Amino acid sequence: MNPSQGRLGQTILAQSLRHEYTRYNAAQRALLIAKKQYSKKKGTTDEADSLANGGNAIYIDKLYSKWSKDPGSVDQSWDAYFSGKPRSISSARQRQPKKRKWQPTSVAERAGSTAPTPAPEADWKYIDDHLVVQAIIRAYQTRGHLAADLDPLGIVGPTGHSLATDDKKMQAARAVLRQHYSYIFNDLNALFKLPKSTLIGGDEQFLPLREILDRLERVYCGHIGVEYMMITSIFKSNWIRQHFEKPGVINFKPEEKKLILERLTRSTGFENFLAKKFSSEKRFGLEGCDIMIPVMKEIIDQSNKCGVESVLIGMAHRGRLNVLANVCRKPMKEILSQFHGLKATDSGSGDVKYHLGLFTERLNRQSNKNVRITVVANPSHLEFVNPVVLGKARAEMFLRGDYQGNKVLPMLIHGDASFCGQGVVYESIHMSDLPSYTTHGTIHVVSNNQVGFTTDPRFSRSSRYCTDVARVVNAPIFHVNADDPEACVHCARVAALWRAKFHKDVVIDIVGYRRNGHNEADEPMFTQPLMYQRIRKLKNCTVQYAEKLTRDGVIKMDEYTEMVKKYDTICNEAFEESKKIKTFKNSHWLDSPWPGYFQGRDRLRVCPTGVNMKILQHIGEIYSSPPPPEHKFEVHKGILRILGLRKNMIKEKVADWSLGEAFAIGSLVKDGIHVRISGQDVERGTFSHRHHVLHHQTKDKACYNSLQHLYPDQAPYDVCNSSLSECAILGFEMGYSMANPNTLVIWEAQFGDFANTAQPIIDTFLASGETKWVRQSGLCVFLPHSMEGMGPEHSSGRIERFLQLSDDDPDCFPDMCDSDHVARQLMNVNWIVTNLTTPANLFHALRRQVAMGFRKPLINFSPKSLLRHPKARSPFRDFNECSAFQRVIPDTGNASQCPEIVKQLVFCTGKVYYDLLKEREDHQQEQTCALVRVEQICPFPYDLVLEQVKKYEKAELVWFQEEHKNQGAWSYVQPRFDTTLLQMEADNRGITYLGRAPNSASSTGNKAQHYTEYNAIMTSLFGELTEENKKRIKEIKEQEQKAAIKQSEASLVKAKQAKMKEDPNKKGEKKEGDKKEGEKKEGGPKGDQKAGAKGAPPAPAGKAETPKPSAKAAPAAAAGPPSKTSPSPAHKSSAAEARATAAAPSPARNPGQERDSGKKPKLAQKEVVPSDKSKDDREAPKRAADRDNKQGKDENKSCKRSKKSEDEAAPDDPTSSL
Ligand SMILES: Cc1ncc(C[n+]2csc(CCOP(=O)(O)OP(=O)(O)O)c2C)c(N)n1
Repeated sequence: MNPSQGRLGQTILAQSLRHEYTRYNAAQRALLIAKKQYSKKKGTTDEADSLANGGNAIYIDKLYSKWSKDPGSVDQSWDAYFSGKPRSISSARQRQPKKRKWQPTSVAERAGSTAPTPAPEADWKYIDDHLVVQAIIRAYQTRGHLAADLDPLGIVGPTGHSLATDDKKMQAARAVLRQHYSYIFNDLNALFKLPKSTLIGGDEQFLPLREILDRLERVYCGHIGVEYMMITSIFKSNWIRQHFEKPGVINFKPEEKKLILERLTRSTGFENFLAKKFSSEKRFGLEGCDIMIPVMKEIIDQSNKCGVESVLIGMAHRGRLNVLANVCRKPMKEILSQFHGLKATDSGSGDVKYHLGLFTERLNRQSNKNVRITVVANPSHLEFVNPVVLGKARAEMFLRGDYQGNKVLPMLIHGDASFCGQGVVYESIHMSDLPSYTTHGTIHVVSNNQVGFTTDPRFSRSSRYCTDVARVVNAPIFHVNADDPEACVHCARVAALWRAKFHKDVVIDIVGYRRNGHNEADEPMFTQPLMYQRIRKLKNCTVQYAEKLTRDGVIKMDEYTEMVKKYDTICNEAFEESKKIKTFKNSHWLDSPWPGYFQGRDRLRVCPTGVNMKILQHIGEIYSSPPPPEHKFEVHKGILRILGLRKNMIKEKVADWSLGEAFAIGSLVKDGIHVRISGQDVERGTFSHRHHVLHHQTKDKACYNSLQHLYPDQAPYDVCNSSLSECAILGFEMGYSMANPNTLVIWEAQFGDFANTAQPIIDTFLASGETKWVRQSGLCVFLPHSMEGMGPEHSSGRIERFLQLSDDDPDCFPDMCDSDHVARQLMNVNWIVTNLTTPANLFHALRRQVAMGFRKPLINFSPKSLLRHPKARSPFRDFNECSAFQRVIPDTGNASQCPEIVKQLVFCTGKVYYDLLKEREDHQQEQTCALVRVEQICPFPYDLVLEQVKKYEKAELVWFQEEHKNQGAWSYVQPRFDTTLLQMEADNRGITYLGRAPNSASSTGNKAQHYTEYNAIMTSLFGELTEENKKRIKEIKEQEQKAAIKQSEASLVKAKQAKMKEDPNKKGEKKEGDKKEGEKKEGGPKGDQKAGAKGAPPAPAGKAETPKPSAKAAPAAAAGPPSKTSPSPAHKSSAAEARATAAAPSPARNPGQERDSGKKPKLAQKEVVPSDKSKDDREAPKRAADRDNKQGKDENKSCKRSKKSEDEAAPDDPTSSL
């Protein structure tokens, strides 16, 4: 230990001693004051009189009168006291411990003049006794729940049943609770002053020890186990004590008891009725946890009384039908009709009855106020509905302007096994206090039947309670025995009040059992024989409670029998009514109706997405400006540079990715559309391109978002940096998007692959939500995707998975006679999948989300290097009123001028287009190779692809992708190309795949390998570079480098001059750091160049000129097995070999062979147009295409587009809009 550590140790010791001493003094003083007060009152000076003040005076008076009649009838200590014998209250004091005089400790002595004043003479034992009582009280408060009687089956609990797995633990818990008890006390009648940290005394300040222990036992070890001592706020802890410790706090009035019984009767009666009528049907009954219905109703009643107008419920299968019937009051005949096997008359595949959603608004009789109840439809995946409910609740709060959560309440019902087993629970609970995600408190109710399917808790969790996950947010947790209805309803009441008061999460863990198997057809004795022997002997909770109330004289047994009968009649009548229901609509079970949205709307009409130039200028101006001077906002220098670059773009009327996105957001909020973007680091953007939220450089929490200050009456724009969760956050945004159709919600993944961890939300809500529950959502998902050598997980958004989940038919060519076929395609598909290449297309895609007459999720594979790619820019005219979304962007360069000499028509999607563009230029094949971008992959733009195929009638058709063959869009587009080609009867062409060979990883993690693969696939398309081309490229590069150096020198000089102008005193001073910083700046001219160069790998050097591989070369080499790694050109004798390896065909569909055979797929296998179509009909697509072409030309004319450069040019065919 070094000397400084020693000194530190001494200081800490001195401090802690001082602390102890102060506490000791405080205790002494408190006792002294009490003593004086009582002495004054009684006119005596007996020190023990201090006990008899306040409420205890009555108690002592009673004792005194008892003693005066018979001195032996009171405890020895009181006898001694009343007879005036010298005896203290504690029996320990009888032994007359030596009274010690206060001696300052040596530390205090050393402290010299700062030594504390010695305390008055005191009885140490007396103080110790009090401190120990205080410790016992605290032990009950902290650990009492461990010994609580929670289990109706007595398996786990203080009774220590033989089935107990941890009864030893329980005994240990009890010993821990009273660890000080046997050590000190042998007089249970000794009076103690209660500390402020407990309210068990009510109005009494003093209680005999026996009473203290009894009350603690009743409060903490009865049928309720309260876990709350982890809460750090004393105020909140005291609030909990007020609601559990205070004597009489759980007393219910007779009419309240009757109401509980009535509700219980309904709960049990409903399950009994279903069991009788549909004995073989799965219904996931609630039996064993019947009290859940009264609990939920109490929460709603109380919350409604506190001002809640809308309750959103998320729950899984167990008891769901009961909740619909008895909590939401969905007409029972409709619920029962679900058992009759009706077919839905509207669209959608539907879902099982215990997953369906519901929305209802009704009068709450307890509060006499209206309340809306929503049960959100949920998938089988347990607990994944949680974040969806939270997101929907948050959106409702936003829409109501309820920023404290006073009017909207989310309530989540969990199963015990899933609550502790599913990670999404943790992720969701962790959002509870995040500013952009909080729901201002969620009430969680666990229907804890102590088994998950067939698994005991001892095998399904390591934590003591299934609710331990909620401790991370310090939520109070009320464990309660399900067979004590009053205890359960009390917990519900307190939970509702807690949420209303503190707006924090709270958990009720109803410990019950499951009377049947997992479902009604399951045999539980296979796996839980002893448990079920017990269950079978156990009387139903409702009956038990009815008997109790009868015993207590609250009701008569006849009344209860009448109650049961009455409900049975209701069920029977509903059953008869249900038989009359012959039709059923999925839409009757909609959890998120959008009243008014669909009425009078032409769903197939897509409003224009382009906007007026003035709007763009206005948004651009503000977006590129720092906060106004009045904000006195210190902006980072790098940001100022970025703003400067944005300004330049506005001047030049050109937009990069960030600006395109800002135009979309800005113009939407202008139109009153609330926009919310959420995800990890979205404020800045993972790739530092967005910077929507600027941070004051010297002031904490001072931020500025220019897009929130565009128009005085604009809609709010929220940018929400999220927790590091994908699943819960995506689920949350899914829920948010469900609340209102006029909101644009975007979730951005950090990198596309990370959507993997949100897969259940993608599968069960995004991809199939509309089909199952006829519920729409316009949620946009941004998945950064593209191969830039950044490693497997950072390269791919797994396009293939999303496309595989798309439900458009690959064999169905759209009916081109239908003028709405484009909108219809969008309406009929489950989601839209895009891989965009221009900021303008991003702008239109986002705006189209709101312009459509329906809502559809948009999965957009967003770029990384393109964010700063100098060519990935759009001129302002591509955003104006005449512009629209382009599903396909055709080639507009040299190849398009003379299509008949084009040899290769290359279809691609996403960023690889810019790689191809560069390589085509390097290889000087602009005349012979046409590049067509498929921007909207799903629904597949058949019509536009067909147009291109027709246009380049002699060209070989190639699908080129940078992704591996088993990934990317290939397996999705291949059959759709086949279907398209079947439209051209005389055309025998097939489509060839060019790209990387199949692989299990989405990319290599090795940069060198990445470029090798890159070169190989590019060579497979363009052939090797000629010597002449190499020379030319080298020269161009040198020129570019020179120009870049010149430019950076010029800008340095300019900066220096500007600085000198700013501060002439510093003339000649040169800051080295400034220079370096300037060079490093993101997004600067150099940054741009660098970013551009990043996407463009080095040209392969030193290769012999090789003729472009012949079409026949590929299949020959492809005959070998597909290579797992892409070929290294060093090992390849020719480009053809490289191409063949990279393009190794899959055995199922061999594109090489298809092309080699020169045959297109057999028409007979394909469903092209309905077979009864006449020749006229078959020609219709051509007519439609001609018409569209003409219309496009007209539009072109009317817009008077100026001539564009090749890369920036809009397509010559605006029929590609939409
Ligand atoms: C994510 C997920 N995993 C597994 C299942 C299969 N499964 C359905 S119910 C169930 C048991 C759930 O137990 P618990 O949460 O205690 O609810 P209980 O059925 O007992 O009410 C299981 C494992 C599922 N539906 N979802």
